[in-house]
Amino acid sequence: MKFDELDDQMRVFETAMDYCVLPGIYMVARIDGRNFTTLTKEKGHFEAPFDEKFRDMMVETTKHLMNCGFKVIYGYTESDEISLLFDKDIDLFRRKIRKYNSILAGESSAKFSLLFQDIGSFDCRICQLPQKNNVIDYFRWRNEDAHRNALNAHCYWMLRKKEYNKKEATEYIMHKNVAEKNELLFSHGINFNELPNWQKRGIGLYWKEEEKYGYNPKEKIEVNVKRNVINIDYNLPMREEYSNYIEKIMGTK
Ligand SMILES: Nc1nc2c(ncn2[C@@H]2O[C@H](COP(=O)(O)OP(=O)(O)OP(=O)(O)O)[C@@H](O)[C@H]2O)c(=O)[nH]1
Ligand SMILES: [Mg+2]
Repeated sequence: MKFDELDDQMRVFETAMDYCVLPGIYMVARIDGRNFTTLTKEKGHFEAPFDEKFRDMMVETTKHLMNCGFKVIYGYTESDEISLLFDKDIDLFRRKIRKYNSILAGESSAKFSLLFQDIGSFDCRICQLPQKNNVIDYFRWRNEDAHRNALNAHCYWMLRKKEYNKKEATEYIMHKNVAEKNELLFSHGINFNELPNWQKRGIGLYWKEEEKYGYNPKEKIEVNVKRNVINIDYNLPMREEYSNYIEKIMGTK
């Protein structure tokens, strides 16, 4: 068989099940660290429940993903996960899901591993959201998830420091409601409301136009250059205010 014939024949097996996201549907990628419970415990010597070094590596990885050829309009990171909202009209790779999943998992694993100086790998999934409201709800969901995780994680590690073993600490938290968890922390000197917002709400990244003054040596004049830079927000709002925040970033799209 000639090569071209074989090529045509075999390509069918590779691409027949390729799925492309329909035009007009919003795409959000969620990238999540693989086995990071073990990685953060055994390799990085990170502080628990929150470590600024780890946070900074996640922020740098998010920045990298916003700069690696996909038109990302909002990036969000909490714990070991990153969410990316793409421009509604993105047409890269003809919206083939396998391309987004494999490239974004690869890029995030590569960048994180360089920063970490050891292997850290990520998976990726694409959420397909038909309406603007679904996108807003998606980010509200992750924002609430960050809040719940932060409360549980602070309670858990506070109990572990008080000689509870893993099982005892997990069971103790399981049977407490939000008010009781706040109370538990408060009675041990931690005011949950006063903890840094990045721990409770995650971190948002979006593009902002910046004006920079430079000097054009050829024409010997000062010039005003506009460029897009990534703005990092460590102080995200919550609930309705966060919905408005996302809506504003999405603009008229
Ligand atoms: N010490 C420490 N651990 C962190 C920090 N941020 C995230 N983690 C860890 O990252 C884990 C993320 O949770 P998951 O994604 O549910 O767990 P996982 O082990 O990565 O499991 P898979 O995602 O299913 O592979 C948490 O359990 C934490 O242990 C941090 O700032 N400090
Ligand atoms: Mg994970």
